[in-house]
Amino acid sequence: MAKLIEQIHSPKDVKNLTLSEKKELAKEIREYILEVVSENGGHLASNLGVVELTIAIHSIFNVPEDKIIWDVGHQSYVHKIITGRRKELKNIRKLNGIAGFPKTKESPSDCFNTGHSSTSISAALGMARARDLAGKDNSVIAVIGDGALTGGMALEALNDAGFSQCKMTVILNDNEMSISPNVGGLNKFLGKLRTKKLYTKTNNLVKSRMNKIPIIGKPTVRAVQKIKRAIKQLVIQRMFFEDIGFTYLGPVDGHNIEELESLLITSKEVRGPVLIHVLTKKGKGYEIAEKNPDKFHATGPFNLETGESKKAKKTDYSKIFGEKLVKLANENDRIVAITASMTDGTGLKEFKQQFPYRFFDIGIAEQHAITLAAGMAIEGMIPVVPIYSSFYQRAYDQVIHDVAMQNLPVIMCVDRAGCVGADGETHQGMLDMAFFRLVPNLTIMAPKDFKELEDMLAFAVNIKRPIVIRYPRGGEDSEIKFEKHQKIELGQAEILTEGTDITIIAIGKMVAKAMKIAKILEKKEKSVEVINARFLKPLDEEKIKKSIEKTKHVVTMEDGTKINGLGTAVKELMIDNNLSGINMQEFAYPDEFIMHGTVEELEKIYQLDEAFIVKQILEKGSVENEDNI
Ligand SMILES: Cc1ncc(C[n+]2csc(CCOP(=O)(O)OP(=O)(O)O)c2C)c(N)n1
Repeated sequence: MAKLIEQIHSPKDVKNLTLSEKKELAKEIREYILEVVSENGGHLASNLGVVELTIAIHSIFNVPEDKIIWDVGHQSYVHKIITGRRKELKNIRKLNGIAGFPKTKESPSDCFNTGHSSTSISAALGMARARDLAGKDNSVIAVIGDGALTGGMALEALNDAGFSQCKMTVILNDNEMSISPNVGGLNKFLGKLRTKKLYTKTNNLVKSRMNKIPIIGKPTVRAVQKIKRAIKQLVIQRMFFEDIGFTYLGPVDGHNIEELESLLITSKEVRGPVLIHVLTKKGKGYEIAEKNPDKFHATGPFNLETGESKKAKKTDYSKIFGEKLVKLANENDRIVAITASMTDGTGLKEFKQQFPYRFFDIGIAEQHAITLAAGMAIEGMIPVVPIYSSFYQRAYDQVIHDVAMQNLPVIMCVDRAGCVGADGETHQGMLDMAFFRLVPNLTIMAPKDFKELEDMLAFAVNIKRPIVIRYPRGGEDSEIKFEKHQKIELGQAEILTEGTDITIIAIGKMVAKAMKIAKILEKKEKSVEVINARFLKPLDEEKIKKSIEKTKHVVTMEDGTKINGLGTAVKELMIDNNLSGINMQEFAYPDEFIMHGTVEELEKIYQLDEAFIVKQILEKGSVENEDNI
């Protein structure tokens, strides 16, 4: 018999199903997501948790007229399947395949791009206000997790939306988990609501809000009956959401399609903003993920039977960072660690276990993380704050205003810096060097390998000033083993090979690539000086200037945007020092948002692979070029 899922080409096909068919569809969707993600990797547990919820949403609302905004967007696989992208899901997160997050350019059903947490309520309120100004009457729905609700933006938006009395729906998908178990006072508050039974009494507040709505058109008798049934099930009490202006509906079992549909219908009839509290289980339907939802939040390819990873996990920079931090913290009890809901991802698991009182998981709140660190630093602690590069964007003002301006010794570790691969444009860590370089008082470093990360961390702990250390996703280069590691000294680069024809200045993971390129060039009779910049700021002007004056051919290599990074710093140095007649070549990512694909594929596309760079250097070195500086 043909599978139901194969007959779903648009939400209309879901609307036409009976309840038992929808239940069967939920089962098939789960099987399909498991098949795809176990093969490709991707976000698993969150998607398994929203299967019934997504079916119910598409049964009641009509995209693209109605707007559904998926917070973070990592849970949008079911939505993608229902909105005509079932086959494309096979290539999700792959080069030229569909993205792992909602994309407006991918489908009219994706009304807003997401990837970073806690944006959905603001975007939904914006759309609702625009709708009202345009005199339209479509629905706007934000679907947000209890983890994402801990982000400041979500709370700012709730504050505005509640007061505005603008008609919109917030669906709170509460699975008690962020990536790890959720934290904070709000989580505690939700915990109290979770245990409440649905009220059987009709709530007067909701009734009055509904009574005042002019009935547009003639709802069917069945719909009215459903609404009445739903009203009787509402839980309303004096509490946060109600007090700030939302009508609270729930809590409802997020795996019961019938109850979900009933509440969604009710929400359409309520005036003003509605919050529907939906209880789901992360990893639902796949026991291994239900038991380990954090491990299966995002996963590489794995064996479906056992849940074991198909590829052995190699040591990565996050792990090295975490291990070294534990060592340093054993020697210095002023070291504290702060994470914005990324304990495992940033390598802090061991630190948390060993130093529970010096470890702070503060929710998905990067801005708060940095100002909290500033507060601790001013009182004598040494806060270390690992955050992924793209999420540091959130905390930029806090870095400037609270840390750098007061010159406080906060160690800002920028994990997943540079190209991250399959997560795509929202997660690429391309901009951190550019935006941090602008900030006075910051010292910015990037290690060439694991050992240098350890040395930089030890250096940072002692230097008593704001420090940024950026390092990439994954491990060190397996083809290059650096034997020597000079002591880290402020603003000092490291000359790795001496040469007379070409100076290659690289930073971070690009140093290993520079060494490989130098080896190839040496075989072609070129004498190459490789400089490991180590510090983007302060730049080692003396060593760099001396080398450029000698070789008259300088090449820069960095894992980030070409705007305002290492290449820019070297160009500025040349202009400031009136160096002329120099061949200059910059290898960096272009000034655009970088798509998804593997790191290797993207490096090739953006001309950062060794073969291309060697070719370019040889071509430039062989002729007197017009664009010499
Ligand atoms: C600004 C920002 N910080 C961190 C992350 C990393 N991140 C992705 S999903 C997630 C947890 C989200 O939890 P929740 O909203 O409850 O959704 P669930 O996965 O539980 O369904 C985190 C921390 C992010 N996407 N954006």
